Amino acid sequence: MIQRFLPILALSLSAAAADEKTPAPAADHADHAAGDSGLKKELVAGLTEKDFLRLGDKPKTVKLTVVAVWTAENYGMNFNGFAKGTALYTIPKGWTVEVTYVNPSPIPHSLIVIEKADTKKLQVPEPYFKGAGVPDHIKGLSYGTHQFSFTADEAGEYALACGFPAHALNGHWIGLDISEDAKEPTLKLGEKEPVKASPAASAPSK
Ligand SMILES: [Cu+2]
Repeated sequence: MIQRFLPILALSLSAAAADEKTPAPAADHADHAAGDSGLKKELVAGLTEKDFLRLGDKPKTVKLTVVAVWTAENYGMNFNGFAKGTALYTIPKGWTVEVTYVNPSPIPHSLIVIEKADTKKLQVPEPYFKGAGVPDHIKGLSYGTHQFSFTADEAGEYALACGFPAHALNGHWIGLDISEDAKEPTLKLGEKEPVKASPAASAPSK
């Protein structure tokens, strides 16, 4: 992917160099960046609250879509519009959790699962569960999407937190409870009642 991208980048850089004296291409770029906040809206096009929590294709599998900068809440340091643990996923212990992380903004953010208590640390630790985070979570990712999955094999209070230095400390995290008692996954957004997972987004039947 990166190798395929590099020639294009090199090409556009040389094009930019050639156009150095003409301001027009810069205006063009601004249009592509979409909107005053610089969000790439196409990365979240079609996503709704129902996508935040869906049943997976296999039994005891659940799909989470967790979007950084979903709203302007907490200066953009939110996931799905919530910060400081005000949204809460509850997942039954033993389920497989497939996470799609999306960041439509130019500001780097990341997503990892950590113990809830660790959201108070300046620099968050490594993911608590094996595979439970994006790569380079300290550096963060801007303008992009990344998928990871893990097995929720230990009950407890966790957080889906941004690993970029000081972000979790400033509220860039939401709650993740892994529960012995829960029979099915739920998501509570703010003061709303917890909702059950939406059905799997089904492919059109053949
Ligand atoms: Cu962040």
